[in-house]
Amino acid sequence: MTDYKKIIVTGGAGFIGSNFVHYVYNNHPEVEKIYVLDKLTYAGNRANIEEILGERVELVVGDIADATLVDELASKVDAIVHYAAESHNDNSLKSQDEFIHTNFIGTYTLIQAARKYDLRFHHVSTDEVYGDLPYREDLPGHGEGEGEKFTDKTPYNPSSPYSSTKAASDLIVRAWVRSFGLKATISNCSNNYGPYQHIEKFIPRQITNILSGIRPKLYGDGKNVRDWIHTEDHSSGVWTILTKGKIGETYLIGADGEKNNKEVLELILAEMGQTADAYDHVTDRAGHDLRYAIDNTKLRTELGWSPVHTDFESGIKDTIKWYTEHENWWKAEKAAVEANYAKTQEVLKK
Ligand code: NAD
Ligand code: TDX
Repeated sequence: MTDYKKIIVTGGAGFIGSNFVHYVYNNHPEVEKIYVLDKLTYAGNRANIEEILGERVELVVGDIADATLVDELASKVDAIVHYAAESHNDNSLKSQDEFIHTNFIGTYTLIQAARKYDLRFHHVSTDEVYGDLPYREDLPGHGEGEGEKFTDKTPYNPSSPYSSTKAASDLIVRAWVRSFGLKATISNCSNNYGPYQHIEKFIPRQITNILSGIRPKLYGDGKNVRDWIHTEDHSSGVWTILTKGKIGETYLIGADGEKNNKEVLELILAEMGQTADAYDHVTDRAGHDLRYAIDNTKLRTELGWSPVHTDFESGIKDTIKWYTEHENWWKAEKAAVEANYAKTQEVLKK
């Protein structure tokens, strides 16, 4: 049960936001109205929520930095769950304007409205605000599951324009709690995977490459470690924090899913009937973070959350199946996404 009968979900037509909208729609009938506020950028897709649009779920196409629109919507609800962002590190290395606009100014616009109407505000952020952790060359898999992990006390140390604008947005949310009593919580989650993820991102890019007869592309040596979580577990984590979290607190969401990129790619190749070497090594991302790892103790012990989709291999199998069966969802964009990556590689090689 929840006190929040009417909510805004920003970015609710993107990958993770749309999963959350479905999650609330399916599991929490007490939420009477969900306004999805989404600009439908290249990453937003009406199709992600099409089947549930209607009386209970309304798509409002607009910008979170549009103060008039945000004010009008905020006056009708009890809570805002804020997912909207420019979310791709590689894009942020090419052009920064949209990252400052959406991630920083957009968040500022939302918290001003939440403050005005005394709304509950949940800010969805990333573990990348903490920068990266070293990996251990001496351990198989380079130390996944070993050593230091991020907690809510880890100092901020973001590496990219993407992660630094997310960090900036976290900091203003924290300051608004302290200075103005904003009823906010923050979550910092690790790398998500699952259906509806844009094909610019690592896992869907490689799956759709193979389905398109293109060789997968691994950055650098592939030793970089990411801590994978299924997007449905992220949604249940955000719901738990929204409804049980303590105002002013930050909770880290992760499912103990550390894997290096090479391992993940080899798993995809094996599941799709390819040989283990059927991919290209390409020039590394500038400033590429080495390892992310989440200590999820606080969320587990204080709020009683636990992930359900902890079998990565089976999650990857389902994800491959979804992209195989939903070619019409991604096919039209594939050539343009790959052409864009080819251009990036040319620049990196110079
Ligand atoms: P995404 O890029 O798939 O979706 C972003 C959505 O935001 C899109 O629907 C887009 O149209 C919308 N949007 C962008 N700018 C907007 C604006 N100015 N106004 C309104 N809507 C706008 O992103 P995602 O991967 O689903 O990530 C969602 C959130 O989760 C982000 O805040 C991201 O930082 C965070 N996060 C993502 C991951 C991950 O692994 N993808 C991990 C941790 C946290
Ligand atoms: O083609 C590729 N080859 C490759 O080796 C791509 C696209 C990526 N990579 C590597 C880079 C990363 O080490 O795979 C890893 C994952 O890359 P992305 O999918 O781009 O994710 P990442 O940069 O780790 O950031 C993601 O997780 C944290 C999301 O995009 C962010 O929004 C989130 O905050």
